Amino acid sequence: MATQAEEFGLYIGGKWVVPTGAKRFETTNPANGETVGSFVSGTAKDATDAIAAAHVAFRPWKETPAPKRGEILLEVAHRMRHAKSALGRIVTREMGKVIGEGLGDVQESIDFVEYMAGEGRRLFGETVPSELRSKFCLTVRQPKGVVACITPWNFPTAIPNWKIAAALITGNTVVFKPASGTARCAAEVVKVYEEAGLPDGVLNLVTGPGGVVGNALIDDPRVRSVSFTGGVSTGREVYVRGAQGLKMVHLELGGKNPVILMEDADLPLALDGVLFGAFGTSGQRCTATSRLIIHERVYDEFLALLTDRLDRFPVGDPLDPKTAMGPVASLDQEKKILDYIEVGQKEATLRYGGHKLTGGAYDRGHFLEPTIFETTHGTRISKEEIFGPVLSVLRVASYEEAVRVANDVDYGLSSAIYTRDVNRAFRAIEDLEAGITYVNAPTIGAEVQLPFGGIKSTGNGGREAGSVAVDEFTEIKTVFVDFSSKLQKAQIDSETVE
Ligand code: UN1
Repeated sequence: MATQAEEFGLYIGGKWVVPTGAKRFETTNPANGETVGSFVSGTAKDATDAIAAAHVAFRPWKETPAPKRGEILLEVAHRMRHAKSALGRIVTREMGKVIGEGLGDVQESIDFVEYMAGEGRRLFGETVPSELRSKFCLTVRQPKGVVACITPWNFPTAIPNWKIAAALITGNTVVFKPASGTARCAAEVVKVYEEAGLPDGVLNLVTGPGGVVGNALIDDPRVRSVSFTGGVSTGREVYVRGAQGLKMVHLELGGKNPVILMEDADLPLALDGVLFGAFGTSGQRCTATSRLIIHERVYDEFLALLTDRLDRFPVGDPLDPKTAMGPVASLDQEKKILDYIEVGQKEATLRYGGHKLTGGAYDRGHFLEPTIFETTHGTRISKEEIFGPVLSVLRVASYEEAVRVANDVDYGLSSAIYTRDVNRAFRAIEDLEAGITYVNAPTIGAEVQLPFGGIKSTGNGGREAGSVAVDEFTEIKTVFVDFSSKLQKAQIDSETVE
């Protein structure tokens, strides 16, 4: 298609700039190959310029009262709400998730920015009694400084906003480096912050390769904290690199999220949940249901229901509201997922799908069939993150076996159990090794007012979203105010010689 792509620059110090001699890259619609935008392939120098702008903007932004910072975030949320349908369409065009989910991505952004705006009137510290008289002890939160937000393509507005809004309300300034595949979404997000009146330099955007821009951000001593969401191998590199500068590195990585289906489950309810969890966003969520662990008593019945529904599960144009599943996000994704399907064909039994869709409009995009493998625990497809519409189904004989299988993977992000037995549900909440457990709901669909994150290889202990989101972006300062007008010594017995 010979359409002229809309061109975007970098956003540095409150200006959209195109550095001289800049190279460009384009993003394309994974449903039909149309160009969605053209972007600057940033260099290490561009990253450094952005850090310098963020560094200059830091002090005045830190000194702006947090409720005032919150007012700007409220304006961002308001503007996003206004632009929701346009932004949602851009998400769908650039990333390929169906329009309902494209709009949901933007709604998640609005929800979180609004939530963080309110945080500007909280940012709680603690007051704690002193062991001495006439002494007052408290903590306050202070921003870290310049922070780097490095984000993936699967939630191209929501995840950037999770990071940016939390970083900004706490008084940090940001250099934002989005996934290249969804650079248009990133630019549109930044435009909203610009139009809402964010001061120059407080938020900066540098598009370009992670190995260049990302590394320059992580290596610069002025960047005090790095927030990264993406794959586990890149996450590990980011962590190691950040460790050289003794930086706080926040990681949100992969998942291999199980749904446990017990023999007493409400099967029609579970059916809707599993379809949404496994094939929503074409399985490209860290929280996607990628393992279905079924009690043997309902195994055959449930699989029959599932495959029957998949016969009526329209895959196609993601802008068409009747479509259940759109394309996968890119050719790279398509290849990676098809490779896993090949692995699955060798080590497991293909029960449904397994092919690239071809013919007609399918030929212009990256469309795959929703795919189900019946497998045993220990196969690669039952343990490795595929990040696509591929569900591994495992048969178990008991709750104990289900939990053992569920927990025996490297990841620990989301998990779910379908059961009508309240005792078993609560037992599962205790037993499942994951940052998130759902009861009678699928593994996806976290809400922004609660913490989000996982254990084991899913991360390094932090959580995003919820009120704890501010922990990632603040330093705690402990304050002792002694109003006794004499030297008081903590820990020293008063009888000892002064
Ligand atoms: C992700 O896939 O990285 O819980 C985030 C969910 C969404 C967020 C997913 N609210 O599925």
